[in-house]
Amino acid sequence: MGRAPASRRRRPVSNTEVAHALREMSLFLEMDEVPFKPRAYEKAALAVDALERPLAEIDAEAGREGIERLPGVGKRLAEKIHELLATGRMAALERLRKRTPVDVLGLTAVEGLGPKGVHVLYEELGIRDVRGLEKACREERVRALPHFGAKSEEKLLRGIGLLAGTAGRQLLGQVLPVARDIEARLRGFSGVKRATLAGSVRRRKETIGDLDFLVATRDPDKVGRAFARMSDVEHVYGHGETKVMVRLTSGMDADLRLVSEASFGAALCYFTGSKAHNVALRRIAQTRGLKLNEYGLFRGSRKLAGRSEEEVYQALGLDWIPPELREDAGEIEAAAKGRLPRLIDHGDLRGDLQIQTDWTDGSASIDEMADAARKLGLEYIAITDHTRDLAMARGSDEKRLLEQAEAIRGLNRKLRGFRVLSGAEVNIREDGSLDVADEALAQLEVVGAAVHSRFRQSRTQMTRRVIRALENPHVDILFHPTARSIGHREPVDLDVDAVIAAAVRTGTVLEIDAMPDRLDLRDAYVRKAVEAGALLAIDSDAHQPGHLAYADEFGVAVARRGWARKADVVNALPVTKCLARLKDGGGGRGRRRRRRSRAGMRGSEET
Ligand code: DGT
Ligand code: CA
Ligand code: CA
Ligand code: ZN
Repeated sequence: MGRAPASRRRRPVSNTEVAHALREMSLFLEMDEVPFKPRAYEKAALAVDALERPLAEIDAEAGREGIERLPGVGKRLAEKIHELLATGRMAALERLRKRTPVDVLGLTAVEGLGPKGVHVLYEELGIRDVRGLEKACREERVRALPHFGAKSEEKLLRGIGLLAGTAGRQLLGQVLPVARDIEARLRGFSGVKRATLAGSVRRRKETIGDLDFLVATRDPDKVGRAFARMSDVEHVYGHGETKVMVRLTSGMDADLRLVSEASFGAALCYFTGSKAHNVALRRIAQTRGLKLNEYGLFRGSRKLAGRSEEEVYQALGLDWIPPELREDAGEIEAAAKGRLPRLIDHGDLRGDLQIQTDWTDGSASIDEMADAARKLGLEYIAITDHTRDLAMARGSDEKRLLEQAEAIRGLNRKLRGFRVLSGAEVNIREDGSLDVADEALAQLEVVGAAVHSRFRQSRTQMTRRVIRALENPHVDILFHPTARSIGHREPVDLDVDAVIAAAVRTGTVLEIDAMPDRLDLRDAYVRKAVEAGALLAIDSDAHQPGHLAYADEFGVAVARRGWARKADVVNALPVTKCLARLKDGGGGRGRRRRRRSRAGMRGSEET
């Protein structure tokens, strides 16, 4: 924030960038089997890595001679480094990149792949980057090459898998703030008419491979240069007339596309994807004798649409489709029939039903959380601290839970226009029983139940365990139903369809936990739950005030990706109605079944 002016100045080349350039040189030279030189570049890269002072400073102070004093850096190399520091480019490297346009650093980071292998893969199969390599391995095209076999495909895929776990995709929650910041800066660049996020971030996928930005401008050259010079750009992979590809200091890659205003809508549609959605759109265009690409929708050479997305969809006979739905999962058929759901929207939530405080492992008091929630525009929150079995989180026993409920009643007497609900996040034990007695649960307003231990039970056991908890009439919500932690813990092995059916039968609410590494239920399961007529809650699972915004930011995004409407979400209701729905009977106590017409959604499922 507020960094825009700095981003327009040319930023000094960092030591990391110099080291990367030297390594890249070394790899390209090794690829060409040049003797000795690769080792010299590699050594120089190590020397640069070890430096504490910025090279740019040394260069400004003592020029080439200063650089030459570094261990292992001779005259020729000092020249090259100086050139990079002074101009932001290294001509020799650019020549090599041009001749073999591959991501040699990325590819050689894959276990078991060296520069010579990279060269063969490029020459024979046109593979330029890790994604291309993965695809070729999966399509079994690599095994036909000399010195590669079925075994090496397997090994490379394993190597790529390891990479993906660390340097690969990042959580939407980490990426979105960075992406929004860059989007805002792009809008401030001179010559920019429109600028927006595209790709998987715009679709709000739970993890992001790289960032995509789109700009409408009449001066792509100038805007592209300004983008490449932003302070958080670490490396420029390529800079063409309509496209700039960079790596950010956060480790994420970003692509910028530059188009005219007349093509902005078509380009936005194209670069938002998903690829599958694009392919399906193009097929529709073809059946109408039209051609769709990133420049517009054409009949012959006549352009029918392109300025806005709405115009493009309309010309194809479709309603505009929210980006979160663009996965070719029935949205196009629904749009053709005018039956897209009206999705829940940001700003629709009125309460938050899972919040931890300093009574257990949260960092703020009940008052502080209530205050922060009210500032976000919420009308109520439930305090759901952990219970007994979670010793690490100092889980409450019955006595403490009731003490806390009493404190909450006291607080509510002071609050105007805001309500704090008493509650708990109880543990579902191995056998499906709970770690808090029913008599205590009966006195709480919101009871969430969750699996926090014994994650590796068999599917049969786990499913039975969870369903038994849902059948407890005091349990209102199943918190983070599959207990996954993206990148850390696999979801538990659960028959989610059976759990959804049990939730509908018992009138238990299913949660979308909005913590960026949980997002649980995930999008595909949300869709199943909605189709089955289950009711959802979208909660932050906040452990501090700063987490409260996650519910609206990421939880609502997941709900939208799961085709959920406002009516499917219990905490989009005002507090009294929300409570009435939560306590609407209980398992076996004649709870009214929710049966709503789903004609629109069923229609979309036919194909
Ligand atoms: P990511 O980056 O892996 O999280 O996912 P996306 O969807 O952002 O994918 P990305 O960055 O490769 O491409 C951005 C969009 O550009 C993608 O959603 C659709 C479009 N696109 C890219 N390559 C192709 C292509 O070869 N064919 C088609 N039809 N569309 C493409
Ligand atoms: Ca992307
Ligand atoms: Ca991209
Ligand atoms: Zn939990």
